[in-house]
Amino acid sequence: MSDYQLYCFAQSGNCYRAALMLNLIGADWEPVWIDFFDEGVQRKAPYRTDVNEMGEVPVLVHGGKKLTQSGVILTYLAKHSGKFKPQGEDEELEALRWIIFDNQKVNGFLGPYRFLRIFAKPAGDPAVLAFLKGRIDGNLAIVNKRLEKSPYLLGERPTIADISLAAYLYYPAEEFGFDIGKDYPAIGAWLGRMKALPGWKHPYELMPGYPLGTRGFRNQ
Ligand SMILES: N[C@@H](CCC(=O)N[C@@H](CS)C(=O)NCC(=O)O)C(=O)O
Repeated sequence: MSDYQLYCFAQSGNCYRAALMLNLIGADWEPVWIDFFDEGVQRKAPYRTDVNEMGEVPVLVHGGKKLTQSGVILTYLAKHSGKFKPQGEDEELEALRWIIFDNQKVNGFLGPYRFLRIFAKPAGDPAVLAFLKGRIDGNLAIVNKRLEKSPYLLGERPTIADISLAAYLYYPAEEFGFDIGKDYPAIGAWLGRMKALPGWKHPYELMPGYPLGTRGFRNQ
């Protein structure tokens, strides 16, 4: 058995943060596929009792430890590997600040927006989508401005804050209905830098469940 098991599915940007980190640090890990769309395993009682009371993925298992919330998982993996680790209290707090901003304001809006556009049946109400898109644009502009000042969120080197915030943005532009890298050039350049890191892989190549309804992976 691998050192780490990650409960995940290909379409989840929250899971991809953890999967990408595991790959970037060269961890020995394996995915445990969650049939999120068809069965909604995560909403059922056994999952909530045995895996995660919050009814969410990602869940990282490491020996006797079970961790949830991608920000917690990233923090744990950085601490244990020494990689992408914020250095000192100021950087730790700064990384946490961006991780929370991402969870609430970037991925927090982009996730439901993408879900309502391409997965929900029926698709989301246009007024709701328009509201979400307005918030997304405002928040991506904040990230773009930050990245005009330095190559990575905390400065000259990538940390878990970058992995958290970048992950969701690698899903295909057609799933969002707009091209984030083109609309926000400093974000586009940063996504290119992150993508060049050894171990980077696209979410559909790294986690099972692609195409939808299968437990497959996209071929590289
Ligand atoms: N803040 C959490 C969010 C996790 C989350 O919302 N995961 C989604 C999948 S992308 C989920 O499991 N949702 C449960 C549901 O909709 O039933 C994190 O960063 O891990």
